[in-house]
Amino acid sequence: MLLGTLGLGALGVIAAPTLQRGLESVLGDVAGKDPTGLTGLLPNGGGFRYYSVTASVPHLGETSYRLTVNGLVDHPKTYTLADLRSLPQTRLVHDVQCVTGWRVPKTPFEGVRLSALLDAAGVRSSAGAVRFTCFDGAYTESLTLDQARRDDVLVALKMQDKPVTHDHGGPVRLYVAPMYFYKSAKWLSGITVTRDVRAGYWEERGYDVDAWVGRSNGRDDAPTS
Ligand SMILES: Nc1nc2c(c(=O)[nH]1)N[C@H]1C(S)=C(S)[C@@H](COP(=O)(O)O)O[C@H]1N2
Ligand SMILES: [Mo]
Repeated sequence: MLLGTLGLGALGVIAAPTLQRGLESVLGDVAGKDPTGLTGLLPNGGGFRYYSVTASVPHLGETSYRLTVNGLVDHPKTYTLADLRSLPQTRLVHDVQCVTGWRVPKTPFEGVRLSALLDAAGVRSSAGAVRFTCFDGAYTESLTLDQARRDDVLVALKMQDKPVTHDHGGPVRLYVAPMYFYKSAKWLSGITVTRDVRAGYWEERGYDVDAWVGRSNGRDDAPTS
């Protein structure tokens, strides 16, 4: 395949982060923005890859960011960043695992439990799922209501103990600890309670909707690289 012929071995001698980023953007163009993570095969010392299925994403911050909770709920609500910060925060530390094989061990995420926002909204008995939309205007994700109510699913304001950066989906991203990282929608702007699960962006393109790490997407074991 094309990327293979570019020679990962040769790239291995180049370690400077800025050079790395340059290479990744070049490879991204070659691979059509590399949305699933072919550039994730590049060496980068175990860090994160930047993924976006869109070419650009607006920057939203302190005054412009909003998160809407609506759908099959009794009390639809729109949160500002300050609103979200004023709610109880939960910090979790787990390995981040992308389905393409890269992993970042023991990464702290912190934010509001999704279950708390759902409880505040008053989920109706007809509901069975939650759909997530993003202010990149393209990415979507979903969880069953049971999955969404797990203790290890956050609306994250912090990643690695710092506010979530724009590249990582800031100011607010979803964090679904037990699932492959594609479930953790970046640039989260909408939480809609629905009756049924609807496949998200990558799931319409072949990934499993139930994305448990090590138990989905054709894997029997958690990947080791
Ligand atoms: N809005 C949005 N969220 C997204 C994606 C994306 O392209 N757009 N990519 C997903 C995938 S495949 C991964 S591995 C992670 C990457 O997060 P990172 O860019 O912070 O490393 O975000 C997930 N959430
Ligand atoms: Mo991914």
